[in-house]
Amino acid sequence: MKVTIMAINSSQLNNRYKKQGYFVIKNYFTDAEISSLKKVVLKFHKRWKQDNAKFYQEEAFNSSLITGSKYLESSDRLRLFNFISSAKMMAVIDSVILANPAFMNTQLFFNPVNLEQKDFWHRDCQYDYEIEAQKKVIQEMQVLHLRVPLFEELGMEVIAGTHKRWDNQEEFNVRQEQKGKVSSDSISTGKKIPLSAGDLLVFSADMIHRGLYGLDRLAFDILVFDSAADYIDYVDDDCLPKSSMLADIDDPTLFVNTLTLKSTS
Ligand SMILES: O=C(O)CCC(=O)C(=O)O
Repeated sequence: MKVTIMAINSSQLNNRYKKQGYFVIKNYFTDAEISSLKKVVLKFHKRWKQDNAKFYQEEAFNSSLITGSKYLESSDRLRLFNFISSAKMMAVIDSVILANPAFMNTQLFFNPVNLEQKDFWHRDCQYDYEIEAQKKVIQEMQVLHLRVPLFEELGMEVIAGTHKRWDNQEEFNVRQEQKGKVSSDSISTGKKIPLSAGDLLVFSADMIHRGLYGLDRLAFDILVFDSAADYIDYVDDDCLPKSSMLADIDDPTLFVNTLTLKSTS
């Protein structure tokens, strides 16, 4: 069945992503969609916090593998899989990754309990690569974050265009904590993107960005990648649907693409 998606213009989104490394679609999800997602995510979050009490109290600001089998039953996992690969979500994913997008993981971002922790600028690739390699990585295919805020939040701060360009001196000193700077310092090129429940923010994991702590933030992030890029080793088997679940996912292509890469890697 072909589903018509409200007023999104794929080529415009593609252009915005290519140029800036991010875009926002305000009020993309209905209250019913968010409230159904919230029920499942809050169940995960409660169980995760109980199980990770010390980590949560001392340093955590996110969890991952929300679709995994550790904290949620199959029926709830299926609701998440169907949300992630819904026609609405796929229309956006397909507008940025034109061929064979693949599911990587999910993350849940919340406020750290430890008030000493400050929101910090980074590129995701800096945790895996040295400086010279980061310069190359940002010219290649990048992981896409699709952020679905469940409550009103201060949102994200991003530096437009840095998914493709290297840091200027100010950005570099802050992100890498050089010349007396720390990664929570402000950067003059930063653009703050406040978000409300129902909005969708899409951004490149490798652009310079930071989550802004505050309000009651709880953001469900979906990570996807281009099948042509070399990211399959980052995928944990347990966050994927079992083959017996695929028939209950309306459009399982996003997961099938990952499972296919897994089976051939
Ligand atoms: O929201 C946050 O705390 C950070 C988000 C982030 O860095 C990311 O999604 O890669």
